Order: sequence, then structure tokens, then C-alpha cells
Amino acid sequence: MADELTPKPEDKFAFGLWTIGHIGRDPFGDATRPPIDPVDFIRGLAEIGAWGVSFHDDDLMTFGASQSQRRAELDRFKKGLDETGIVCSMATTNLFWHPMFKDGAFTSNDRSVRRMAIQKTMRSLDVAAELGAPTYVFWGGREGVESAASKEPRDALDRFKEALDFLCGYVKDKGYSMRFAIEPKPNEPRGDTFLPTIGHAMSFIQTLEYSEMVGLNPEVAHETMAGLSFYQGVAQALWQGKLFHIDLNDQKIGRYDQDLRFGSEGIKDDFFLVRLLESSGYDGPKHFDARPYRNEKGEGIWDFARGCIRTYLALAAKAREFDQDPRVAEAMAKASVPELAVATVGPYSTETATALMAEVFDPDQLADRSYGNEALDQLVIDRILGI
Ligand code: GCO
Ligand code: MN
Ligand code: MN
Repeated sequence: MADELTPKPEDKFAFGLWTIGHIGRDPFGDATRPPIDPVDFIRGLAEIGAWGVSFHDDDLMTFGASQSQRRAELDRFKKGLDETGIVCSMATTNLFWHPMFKDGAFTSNDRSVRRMAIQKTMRSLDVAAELGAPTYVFWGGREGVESAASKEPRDALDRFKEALDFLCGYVKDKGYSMRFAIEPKPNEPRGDTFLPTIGHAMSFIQTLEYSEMVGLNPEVAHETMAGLSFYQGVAQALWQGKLFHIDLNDQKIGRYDQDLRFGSEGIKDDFFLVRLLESSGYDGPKHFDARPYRNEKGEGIWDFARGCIRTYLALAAKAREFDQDPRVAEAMAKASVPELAVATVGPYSTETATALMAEVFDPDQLADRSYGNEALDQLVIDRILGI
């Protein structure tokens, strides 16, 4: 198994600058560790066998600093990328930290804030293009409300759509070959967030002017916070060709946003998630958006990062073993799993409809079978537990 647990560049493991380097500040307490310099950060990534890095504009270049300082910060980072071979796998805009975004960014009631948010994103898109980021993420951190009286949600969605249509236009106009990925989240930091789940975001994308350019960046913690199965959501996103990126972490159900180490909580859902990603042909980054426990420091934060990768690779190995196990094939046959892939009636025609109408079914006989799901599921548990 040792080799299977060693990350390779083609595994495309990536971390955001804000993740491993999170300083441990939370709503109840101040920082518990110092920030990591972005260049030291990517050196650390190279050491643990990661492949990519992502960032918010403000993680990389000091917000509000002079043009020349921002240029110098960016150039220094680019040099670090060249030295280490780490690629820029995704970029995004910080539209939540500065107090001006307290009422939202693309959906702030203040039109000047909205215009500023779009301008900030255009500047950041230029940087993303310069670094070759193939995907640009839109997480609507502050796009939401506490008081439902404070925004007309249909207006807010109009403004969200307007911003994304405009920014798609900008990317096309500039000739950048970048795709957008919306990251849904139900709440935190707002009481209610617009586009709260994978389902909401996918149906919103259908309304966009350049909907083919826009997909999803779903996150384990976010769907779990909403009490949903991340696995099922990701499966539907794949089915609709919309899984452009993914944020891997972990989360206890019904809690605040925890950003736990990938695979540290919902092992069974994570097993199926990894099995799905590995078998679906998804070839985007496996991007960890998680952070070390607040009481970690020094080497402990890298233990966290290595753990995310190790558990992913271990689950991928378990998934392969599961799928090669003849007892699993047998149990799946008993459950008629392969039969679900067979068309039920095929396309409609008068002939197929007439044939179906003429068919005789015996309800008692149809009800009289067993699907053997208990034995099948036990094989899952046995495999995960290694027994
Ligand atoms: C969160 C989000 C963020 C975004 C990041 C990239 O819950 O805070 O997951 O970490 O992923 O801002 O858009
Ligand atoms: Mn998150
Ligand atoms: Mn995220």
C-alpha cells in the first residue's frame, strides 16, 4: 500500500493559500499561529507531494497597496511557482473580508459596492490569467441576508446573474481560456446565503448568458451543513457536466462551518465520493479547502495537509479493492445494480407505447424479491474497516 499512498503529480492535489496557512483566528479567539509566507507555503506544498495552489487576490497581493508593491508580491510568487513546479490550479476573489462587503458584493444593496466588486474581480481575473489558472471560483461569501426584509431575493439573483454574465463577457473579450465555478454554501457568514446548495446553483447556471462557461465548485462541508449527501450532489453535478472543481474537507452534520481534514469525519460518504471521482473521469484538481485544528502549530499543520492527501489515496485504494472484489459483483448482481443502467422503455414511439401497454406484470411477484442491500452494504463497511 505504501506506493498507493504516495501522491503523484497526476493526482492533482491542491491547497488554497488560506487553508494550511490559516492562522487559527475564529469568532471567539485570536490567531494561534503565525501566517505562512506564500513562497514558503508553495515550497511546503512541493515537499508533501502536492501539485497545485489556489488563492484569493488578497492572499497574494496586499489589498490597497501600491501597484508596484502588488506587482512585486506577484512576481515573487511566480518565481516560487517556477522554482517548485507547483501550478496555479484555481483563483478567486476575496469579496467578503473588507467591511465594505458587509451587505454583500455582487448583491449588495449599494450599487457602488456592486460595481467595485465587479472591478475587483476583473483585476483578479487578469492575475489569474497571467498565472494560467484554468478555473475561477465564485463563492458568494457575503451574498445573503440576516433579515429577509433587507433584500428582494429576485432582485439579488438578477444582480448575481448580471455580474456573472458581465464577467464571462470580460473573460471572452480578453481571450482568456478560463471557466467559472460557483461554490454554493447554505449559511456562514450570512444567516442565509443566495445559491445555498448544489441544486440551487445548478439551476441558476441554466439562466446565465454563457452557461456553458459556468459550472460548480461544490464543497463537502457546505452540503453537509445543509444536511445533504455530498456524494449524491456531486454525482448529479457530474451527470450534468458541471463538476468544474471541488473543495474537499470534512464536517460534522448540523454544526458550524468546520473545515476539517478531508476524511476525518464522514468516512463512508467520503469513500463513495472518492470512488465516484476516481471512476468518473473527473480530471480537475482535488483541492483541499480545510484547515488544521486551531490548537496545531508548526509541523502539526503539515501533518494536517499530509493527512488530507493520505486519506484520499487510501480511500481510492479501498475503492479499487471494493470494485475488484467478486463478492461485491455478486452482491451487486443480486441488488440488480447493473440493471439500472439498462433503458426502461427507450424513446417514445406509438409502437413502444403499444408494446408496453400490452405487457402483463404480476405485482405480487415483483414485490416478492429481495435486493440484498444489507449484505452489499456490509461489504462496504468491511472494506473500509479492512476486515
Ligand atoms: C468558506 C469557503 C471558502 C471558499 C474560498 C474560495 O466556507 O469559507 O469554502 O473557503 O472556498 O473563498 O472561494
Ligand atoms: Mn467552506
Ligand atoms: Mn470552499
